[in-house]
Amino acid sequence: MAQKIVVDPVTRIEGHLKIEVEVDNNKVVEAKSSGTLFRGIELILKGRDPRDACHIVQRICGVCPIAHGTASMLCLDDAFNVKPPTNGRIVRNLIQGANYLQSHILHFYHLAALDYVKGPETAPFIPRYEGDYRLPKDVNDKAVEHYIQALTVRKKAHEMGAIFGAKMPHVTSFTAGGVTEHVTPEKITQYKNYLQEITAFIDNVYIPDALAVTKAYDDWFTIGTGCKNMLAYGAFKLTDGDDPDGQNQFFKRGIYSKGQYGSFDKKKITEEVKYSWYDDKSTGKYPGEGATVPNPYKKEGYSWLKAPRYDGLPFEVGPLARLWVNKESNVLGLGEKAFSVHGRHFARALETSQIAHAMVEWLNQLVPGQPTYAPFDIPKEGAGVGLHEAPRGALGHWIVVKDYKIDNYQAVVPTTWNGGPRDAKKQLGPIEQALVGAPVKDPENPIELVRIVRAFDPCIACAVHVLEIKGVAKEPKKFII
Ligand code: NFE
Ligand code: MG
Repeated sequence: MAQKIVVDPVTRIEGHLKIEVEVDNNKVVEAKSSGTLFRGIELILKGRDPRDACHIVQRICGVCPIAHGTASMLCLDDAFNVKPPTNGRIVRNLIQGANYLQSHILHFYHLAALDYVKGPETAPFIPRYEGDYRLPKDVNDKAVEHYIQALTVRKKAHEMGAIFGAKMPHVTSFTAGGVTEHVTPEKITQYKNYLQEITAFIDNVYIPDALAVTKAYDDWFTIGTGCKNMLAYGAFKLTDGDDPDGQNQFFKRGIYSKGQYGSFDKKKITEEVKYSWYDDKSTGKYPGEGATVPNPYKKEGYSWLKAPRYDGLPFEVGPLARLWVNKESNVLGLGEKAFSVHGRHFARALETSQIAHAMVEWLNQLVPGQPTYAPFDIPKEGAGVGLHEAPRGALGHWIVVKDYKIDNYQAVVPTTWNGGPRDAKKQLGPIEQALVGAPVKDPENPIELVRIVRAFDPCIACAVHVLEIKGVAKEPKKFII
């Protein structure tokens, strides 16, 4: 008989996620991914000065505020019809780059590694699920040392970002039309020094550790396959001016679906809410025309996440999707094995190094003393879209301006794509699909479930946590690390 396992909350992720599965004969046969945190920030934005959007949205999250700020700036650039000068474009890339390095190192060492590395019998290494920890002792001991070292590296990545962001993690230099922080030779040198040190850690510590883990646990290249549909909006603009197809970016825009690469059309993005705690009237809409109308009493609802779809299908987003869409996963020699728990870890590690090396080139393109932002007027009426890549994947912001105020603001975030629930056609979200079919050797220690979920690096970001007894899980809680 099938046995139900509820992991609530899944810890060592960002935000509040519940995973509920049914296991039959040590195999997951049914899976539900449920975001138990309500993100009300879209509603907070209504009626405000549009210029404030790129600052307010950074409060969505403490891990990816730069991505929200950047998506919002792109959205405002579009609505105000303004283009940043070269320095502004590059400084935005450098602030976002610093956040990527910090975020990926955080994910590998402080969130995911403890699924594979056995630390000393003390916090933060216990409590933990028991399981098949199998790293050779010397590799394991080194990884524990690196866990501590990575804390300092992350601090330095924040300091590096603050050189142009003015502060981190929620920067104040963001504006429509560019950034307000000026470029000086001193700032470039300072940034370069930080970058050299962080890049050395990535290449000499993070990459070898990621390789050692994936080698020792190589069966995880076949577990957690997911939906195999990959979507990336692209990020890190390499040219000034218009780029409607998103091809002049370090990570290009594109999709891969049903085994084929395809071109991208933003109008094919919709958000479904059939199984989400939102009013059904807003279901299936393009986000530019979408709405966020909470309804915690909805009977079929099981998540605060909506279910984004592209052309009616669920899509995975994140480092693996970025590399796959940019046709780089085959370079790893993984082929189809890339669609796996370790394919995701591997892709994340690889792109961290790629970005760090590209950042030096961008830094060298800055011209001290040149402008960093362009002037703009707020239109009485207007609309804008900002398509970007947060560390965790495709991030879109949509704004509608009326009477110089924000009339509607919608954000569709990476974890909504990856961690969202079923849609009206009962198509499971990517994390749910990755869970179905997975082995669970010991239901008391379902380490396989959290390994799968954490490989996606989910974030059920910060907003009001609705503790409403009628709307949120009544199951007994099972606290785990
Ligand atoms: Ni709160 Fe985020 C990233 C965004 S994930 S961490 O990266 O956008 O949904
Ligand atoms: Mg939203």
